[in-house]
Amino acid sequence: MIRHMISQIERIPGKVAGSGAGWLASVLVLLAPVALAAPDASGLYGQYCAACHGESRLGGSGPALIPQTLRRMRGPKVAAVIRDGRPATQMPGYGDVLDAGEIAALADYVKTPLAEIPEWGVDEIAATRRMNPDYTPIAAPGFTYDPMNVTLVVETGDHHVSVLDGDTFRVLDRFPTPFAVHGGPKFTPDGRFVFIMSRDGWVQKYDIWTRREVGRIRAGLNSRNIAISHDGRYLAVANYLPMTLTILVAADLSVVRVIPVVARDGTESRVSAVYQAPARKSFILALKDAPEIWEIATDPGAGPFHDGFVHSSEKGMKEALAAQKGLFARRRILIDGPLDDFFFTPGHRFLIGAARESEEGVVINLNVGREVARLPLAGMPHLGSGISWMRDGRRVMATPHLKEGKISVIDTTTWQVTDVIETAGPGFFLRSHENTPYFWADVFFGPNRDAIHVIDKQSLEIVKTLRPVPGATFAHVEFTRDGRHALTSLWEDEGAVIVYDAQTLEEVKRLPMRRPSGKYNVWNKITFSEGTSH
Ligand code: DHE
Repeated sequence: MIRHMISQIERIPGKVAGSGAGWLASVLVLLAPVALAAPDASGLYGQYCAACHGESRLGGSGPALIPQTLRRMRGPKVAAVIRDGRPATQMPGYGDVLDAGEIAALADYVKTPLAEIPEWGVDEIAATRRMNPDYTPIAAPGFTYDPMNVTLVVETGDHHVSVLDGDTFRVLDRFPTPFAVHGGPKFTPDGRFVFIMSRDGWVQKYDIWTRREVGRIRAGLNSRNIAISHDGRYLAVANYLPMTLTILVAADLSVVRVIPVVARDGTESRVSAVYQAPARKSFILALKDAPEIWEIATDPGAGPFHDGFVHSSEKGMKEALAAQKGLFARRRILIDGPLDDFFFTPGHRFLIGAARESEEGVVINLNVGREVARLPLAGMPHLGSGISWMRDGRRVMATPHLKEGKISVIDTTTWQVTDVIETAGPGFFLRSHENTPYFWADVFFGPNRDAIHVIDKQSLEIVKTLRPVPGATFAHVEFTRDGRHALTSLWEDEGAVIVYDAQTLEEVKRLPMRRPSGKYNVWNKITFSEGTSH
């Protein structure tokens, strides 16, 4: 800013630098109060940050900007992110707009504790619960479409979800969602109800059969994702703020309990993500600020401690047996470092995880509760988008990378990275289906973000690169129930869902949508189709 003022003064006619002591003195007088005045950090925050991170700094489409959520960004890292942006997120860099002093002031400002963080326990959450008075849980109407082939499209452009008939691609309904939906909606095992979560912690329940909202509740102030239990009875909401896991009853969205996320050494932690492990009858979550994985039983007689699980040592076994059995009983698995992103093999025996900044992935055997392998996975693997399939009689998994144009293919028997597929740029999402020989991989970042590669699951060759609208972001794929069609997102404000024939790879339909992001087919999700991530 001072640099800018000097250049303005230099342009004043008749004023030439070095034209005398009087001139210099008057410049110093002019500059002195400005140089001493600290930048107005709160004003800058309101101007540049509040739209995404919330006026109160408690998060919106972006995360909460308070010391609790910035804990792992020590030293000058926060200032660097404000200046350069954050790769693989929606955070742009402000280095061209703000000077170093302003950036430093903003960094200090967001690291300052809020005067008050609202209490967000059972009572506060329960008070936000709003059930739709117009909703009546009538029996299934006579369908004119296959309710198992319905696909939901999240339209982040105007915060809606479109409900598509997967056979005709007719829009059956379009309903408003809470602001900034993130992550995959979760379906009840019968495919009738779906739960949708927004970054600011709202969980919305929608009845797909009657096409009505059932209700909503704010389960967290800043949340990561949700998981539904194997029997469809409970929802787990992973929160950044407060540092808790909220458990809701899926039927009526009432709060069962709020579990504080505190590591064994007393460190409070955010939750990186939570997923259901149906074969284990449990939820599995990773702590973002502490080296622990938690497994939480979703069935009183099962979960971490039922007979099928073997512990690596007698001590481990005794500890497990001594732990309280029952619904929501918790097991801690201690690991070497916190995980940001993770994926499972089918059956949830192995967890493959990585930290954002790490060069390595780790493989944890969840049965024995310890690390069994390390994988070279530099370039920020996006394991949450991993998929797995059978290749040459062995199960492999693949993960895109958020910082490098490559996809790593891992043999899940030997735990070796067997192949690295070079792509046109870093990608976000992978998707396939058991009835197709291909998997589809987007290029989300860089000059080729308008491309999706179609890759042969056996040869690992790119068979075609689709680029329907040059320059427009093109990403995320979902299949119809039978795998015959692939739905892709033209991820723009005035975008579209483009439907391809999954065999000929020809476009068959284009449906206008407002910035469509993820798409979710009921059948593929409730059957854990081989080509989906979670
Ligand atoms: Fe996501 C899923 C984390 C940024 C769109 N993203 C997920 C999941 C996690 C995650 C843990 C799995 C949740 C689930 O389905 O239950 N996402 C993160 C991040 O840590 C990251 C990199 C930084 C952040 O801002 O949180 C991030 N994600 C983004 C985006 O910038 C995207 C592209 C746009 C947006 O809407 O925010 C984005 N994420 C998505 C989508 C899914 C998702 C569409 C669901 C994919 C699916 O097919 O299941």
